[in-house]
Amino acid sequence: MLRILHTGDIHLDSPFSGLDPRTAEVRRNELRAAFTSMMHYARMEKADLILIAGDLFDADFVTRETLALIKKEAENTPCPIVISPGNHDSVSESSVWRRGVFPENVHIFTDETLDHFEFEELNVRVWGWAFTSQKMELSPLTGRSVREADGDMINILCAHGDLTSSRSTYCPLTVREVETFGADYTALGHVHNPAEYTDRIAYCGCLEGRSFDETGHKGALFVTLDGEGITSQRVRFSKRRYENETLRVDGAASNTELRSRIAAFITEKHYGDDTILRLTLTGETDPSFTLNTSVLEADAPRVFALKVVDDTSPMLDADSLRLDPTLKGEFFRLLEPALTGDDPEARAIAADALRMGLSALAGEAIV
Ligand SMILES: [Mn+2]
Repeated sequence: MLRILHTGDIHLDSPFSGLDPRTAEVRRNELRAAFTSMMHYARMEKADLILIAGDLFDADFVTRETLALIKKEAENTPCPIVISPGNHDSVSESSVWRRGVFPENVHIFTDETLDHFEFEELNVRVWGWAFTSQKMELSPLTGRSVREADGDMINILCAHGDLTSSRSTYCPLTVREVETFGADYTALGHVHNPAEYTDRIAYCGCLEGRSFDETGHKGALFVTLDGEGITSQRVRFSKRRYENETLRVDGAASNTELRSRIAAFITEKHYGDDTILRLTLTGETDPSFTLNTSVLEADAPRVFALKVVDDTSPMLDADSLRLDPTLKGEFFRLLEPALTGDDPEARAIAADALRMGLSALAGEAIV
């Protein structure tokens, strides 16, 4: 029986640029903590092999703190750790992979061509390659097979590559060529939302989501291979999750009112401190007030962080404005295509312009 922890796309030292600087720093620490939890889990579950299928680091530059953490975790782990560098942490002369800083149980692919490491004590051969720049146009798997190698070993492929498009510049792969290659298990990295292509070909997904395109909790795969077949289990290690929601706020007349509507929504949906929520507000609001997203985002109730997207429009009597023969009607008719167009940004600008214009024409102060 062979027990494998399959991880990748960890992106340590990621800037988390979508968050404010203080929260981003918290997230960088949480990402390191998720990595530590995962390594602890691998030891507790007595993994025979740890596979890191690329993008362990977010960029060439790795902080001293992160490097020390990786070294410590690897030293404390009795099993081999195989790393296939990806497009974010590709191998170059100056990269961390060339510095000889990792303990002996860490095995790193350093070339764009197919290579392998053999672990006789496990009767396992791990195949893979490395990105040596941010792009890789050709698949190193083309025309290759595990049968090239002698011996009756378990064959594992661990690599960073893209099964989603044949025109990808991130090492395009096809399920057919992966199957033809013939590994007993293929541990892939690159696609951040976890995906199983077959029971023997899978993306582990990222360890922690880093954007609103990577929703839900994330983690790694724990795979067991034995004479009877293969079983895979997804294990959550993420501390936070990204989620997207839409809330209609028709008739809202103040930011205070909006705050309580948002709070009620978050409560109803049971979002808690593990959630980074992007909430898109829609509907028609009272034209007399200006929706202030930063006021709504500050000290958001219950959730870890809140991002508010304003997609509302002012509630207006469009029919009578459209027929209004005065300057007011003319102004409205000028803005109407943008107010009702497909571009949310243009709609928001037009809505602001209309609100300010109508206030000015009514002789009111513009706020
Ligand atoms: Mn990645």
